[in-house]
Amino acid sequence: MLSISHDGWQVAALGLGGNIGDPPAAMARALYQLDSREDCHVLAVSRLYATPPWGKTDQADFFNACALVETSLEPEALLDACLSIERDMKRERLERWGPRTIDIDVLTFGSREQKTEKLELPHPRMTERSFVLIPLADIAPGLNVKGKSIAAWLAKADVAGIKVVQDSGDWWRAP
Ligand code: PH2
Ligand code: MG
Ligand code: MG
Repeated sequence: MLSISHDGWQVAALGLGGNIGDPPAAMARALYQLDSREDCHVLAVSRLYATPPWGKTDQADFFNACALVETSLEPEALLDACLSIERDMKRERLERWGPRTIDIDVLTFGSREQKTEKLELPHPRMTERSFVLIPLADIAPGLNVKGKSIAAWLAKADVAGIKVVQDSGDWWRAP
């Protein structure tokens, strides 16, 4: 089972998104860069979705996906790895919830619960966001977050306007 950890390795769920430039290409590159590290293996990637903007609605639709990665890093170091990939892709943080070339969020890390200035786990808004729940349900429907499975959270979510763009989880792999 994907959720079993071994020798200090843990399974983390990541959320990827973007709505400027070529987000699917940026997300694919990000997954490759993570997978090429000794301390991170990409275990599973969801289908790719187009999603209406959440939070700040006067911006372009997003592409979103989720991934499960197995890692020997601590959560903060995994976040740093994700932020450094974002920086390499010249992401500019213009405004909260605003347009972005790529965003990589650490959603869960094993069953870790923490609330530090740097990183809150599980991600505090993941259970309200169908652009997270739908892709995550592709690869981890039984994952327990705040007492409920992803599938159970999704059953209560508003999924209007979300469309499958790539109907397989290998869209990120080179052809
Ligand atoms: N990310 C946000 C704010 N709003 N909306 C969608 N559909 N997808 C996102 O990834 C997204 C968002 C902040 O990270
Ligand atoms: Mg985000
Ligand atoms: Mg982020």
